[in-house]
Amino acid sequence: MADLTLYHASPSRSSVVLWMLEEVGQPYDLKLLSLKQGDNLKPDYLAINPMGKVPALKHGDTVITEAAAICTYLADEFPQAKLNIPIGAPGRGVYLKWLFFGPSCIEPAVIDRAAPRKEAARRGMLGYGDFDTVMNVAAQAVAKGPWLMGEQFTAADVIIGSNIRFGMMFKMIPERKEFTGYTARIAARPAAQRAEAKDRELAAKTA
Ligand SMILES: N[C@@H](CCC(=O)N[C@@H](CS)C(=O)NCC(=O)O)C(=O)O
Repeated sequence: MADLTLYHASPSRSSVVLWMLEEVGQPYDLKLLSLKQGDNLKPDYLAINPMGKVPALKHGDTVITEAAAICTYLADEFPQAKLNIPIGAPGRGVYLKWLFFGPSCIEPAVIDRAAPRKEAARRGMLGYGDFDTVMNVAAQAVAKGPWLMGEQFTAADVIIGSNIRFGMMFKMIPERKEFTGYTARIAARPAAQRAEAKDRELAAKTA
């Protein structure tokens, strides 16, 4: 039994952590859940994540939820994988900014556009401001490349890269050249390829 266990539904937001685990390169176990069958709302899983959501990651006796928190944790916990910018390094602040920008700006901007509110909220009330600004900021950040932090691929690319990849796949994020270039670089990563192949196999099992 590995020290790390991912509670995973295939494919879903836990696919982000599946990719991260492949990047980290440590052994891990998978506990597969079917969202269709409501496994995530059964008492034994609610004891792991009372939100009834995947992903959840167990590391020893610690349970971590929220995809971006899990990726931040894994990057710091296994620094030999060089997926973090450590505390004290000059880029740490910007690195953390991107880790938070995914769940607090890109995701809600995309979801609000796909399922608009009955009454539009004022820009000032929305943490992400507006969809176009979020897209412009993200596009500018990935334009130069190869990665958000320059030459070093980090956990922030797993988060923002997943947002952009899934967003484009579901036609919720525009196919701008900055994004297609970035996602092509991601698609060439062996860890991303391994995670995708695993997910395809798992999705067929749990369908
Ligand atoms: N804020 C959470 C969101 C997780 C989330 O919404 N997961 C979805 C799968 S994509 C889920 O578990 N849905 C099942 C449900 O809500 O019933 C994160 O970023 O990890």
